[in-house]
Amino acid sequence: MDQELGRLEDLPQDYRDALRALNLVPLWPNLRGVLPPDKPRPKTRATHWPYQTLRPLLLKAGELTPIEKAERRVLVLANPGHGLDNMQASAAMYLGMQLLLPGEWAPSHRHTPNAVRMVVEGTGAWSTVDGEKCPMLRGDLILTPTGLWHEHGHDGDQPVVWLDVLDLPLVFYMEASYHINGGRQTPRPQHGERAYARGGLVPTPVFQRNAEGARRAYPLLRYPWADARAALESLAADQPDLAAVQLTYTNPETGGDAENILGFYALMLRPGQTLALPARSPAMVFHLIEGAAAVQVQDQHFTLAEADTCCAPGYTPVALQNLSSSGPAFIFIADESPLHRKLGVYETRD
Ligand code: GTQ
Repeated sequence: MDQELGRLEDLPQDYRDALRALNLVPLWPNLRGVLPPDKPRPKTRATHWPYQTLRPLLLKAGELTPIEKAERRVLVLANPGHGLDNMQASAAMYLGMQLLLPGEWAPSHRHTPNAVRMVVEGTGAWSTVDGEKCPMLRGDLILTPTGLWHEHGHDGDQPVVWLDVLDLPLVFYMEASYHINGGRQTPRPQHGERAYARGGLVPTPVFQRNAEGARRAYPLLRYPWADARAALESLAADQPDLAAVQLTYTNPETGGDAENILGFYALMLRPGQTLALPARSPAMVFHLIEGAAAVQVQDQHFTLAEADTCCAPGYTPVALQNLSSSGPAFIFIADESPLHRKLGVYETRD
């Protein structure tokens, strides 16, 4: 048991005033707050954002706010535990649902936070990232890593919606968040998804890596859902006893995580499968791509329909269940593992 420590009120007021006047603070009244016993006390609360309730409000934003007045027309999925105005899903993760209407253009900019898009509905939209024009189809994952130019356009005739996942809360906390606006990009002919179309086979230039003579830090920017889905089905068929049919979105040149701070995964739950995830230090986000699933976190129980999103704090076990006994369920997961590993604070608890 921890010793009970002295309180601020135990100190004479004139002493407290003298400390404050010199920008000094006694540690012991706050020591247990910043170093709680056994495990952290996350502000992140298990939270569910059902798509069917959010969608009409997002479409309404399309009527209320022209794209020129929004630049990015996004409803932020904010965790009440962090205070809605802080626009955080967890300590390091930001989530937003972005709407682009036919003919609209979200102008080119670049910024220090890393982003990814998980496409939720609609066809005909594209993101140009670092000069590579990436079509946006349901379930595709498109990276916009730190510092790369990106803009979004829409040549189709129905609304397009995608989920943005950024490490904005962390980069903002670090006082390292800013953006730069730019002009329309000229798309280049190369596409990472063509050059790196088969796992395990990477382009091997004899003379130089590309026109600029340098290797791109992020050679693969679009991960088509058709490929990720096929890879999950193939893995499930190859290893019928595998408990977790999960893939990590990686950088094909390094084999490491696709981005530096957040991790991205595709998970397939077999028909009727229940998967108990151990308590791990990073917070997690679950977005249902296909099927129906139940998520249990602490005392919360969410039923995810297609395009629903939820989050879970770190240090908490999570149970996932495929609610269909006949078909698979496919879940996109984002988490804070790369960050925790790099900082040396990653852990799993039984
Ligand atoms: O599409 O570039 O949800 O810059 C937040 C900030 C999306 C974007 C967000 C952004 C973007």
